[in-house]
Amino acid sequence: MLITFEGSEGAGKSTQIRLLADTLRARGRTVVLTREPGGTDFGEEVRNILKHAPYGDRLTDEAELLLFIAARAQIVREVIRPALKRGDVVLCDRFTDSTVAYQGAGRGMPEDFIRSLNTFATGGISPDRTYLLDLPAEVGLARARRRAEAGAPADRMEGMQREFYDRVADCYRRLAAEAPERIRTLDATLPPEAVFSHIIADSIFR
Ligand code: T5A
Repeated sequence: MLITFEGSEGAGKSTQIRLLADTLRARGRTVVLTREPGGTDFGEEVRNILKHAPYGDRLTDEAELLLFIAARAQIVREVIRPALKRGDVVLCDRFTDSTVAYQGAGRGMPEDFIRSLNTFATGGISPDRTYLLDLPAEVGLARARRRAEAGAPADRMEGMQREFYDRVADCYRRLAAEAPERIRTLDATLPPEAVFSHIIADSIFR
């Protein structure tokens, strides 16, 4: 089972993934916890370039898109596909929908082309379930800001205008409306335990 978590900055994906991994492990399931971009040695280097490279302000939208896709091609073959073959549960912090939302709606790159690249990178693997943690952009950005004030390094992907994050959030809502059987939308303004109670009540965990 491949389960992905999506949403804007600071929506609480990592928090929910940790809660779900702990609960499934306590039930005896083998859980692989991973993230995009990242999850492999190559992917983590790509992540660092995308978020923290000193030349990040010169990175073109096209190069950025292809870096996300390259990291995905690697994690699918090195981590996700082998884990699914073993019968493990894979929890992935962001996946293909992020590219449609951020590079498609956010950067304005053609969605059909991004979907083709996603299919190429994943080899056709798609999530069995996706939780969309839905949050007004300003709430997520305020959470991210608090983290920066607490000393987290500057993040190129968190430096966009507010309209960018509004387009991302709107795109996620549209994707959820288009694929209601896969994508479950959760109110991420609720406390973490309340959000998690909706996830764990999902019939796929019975
Ligand atoms: N990206 C990624 C693309 O543009 N295209 C792509 O194809 C892909 C794969 C990744 C960046 O890359 C972009 C999107 C991103 O900009 P990242 O660091 O992984 O960078 O960014 P995020 O995924 O946004 O990770 P964050 O850590 O910012 O957010 P999370 O994981 O959603 O949130 P979390 O759990 O770390 O929580 C953030 C803060 O909020 C608190 C937590 O304690 C924490 O302080 N919190 C809550 N507070 C109140 N109520 C709740 N329910 C809370 N849940 C958590």
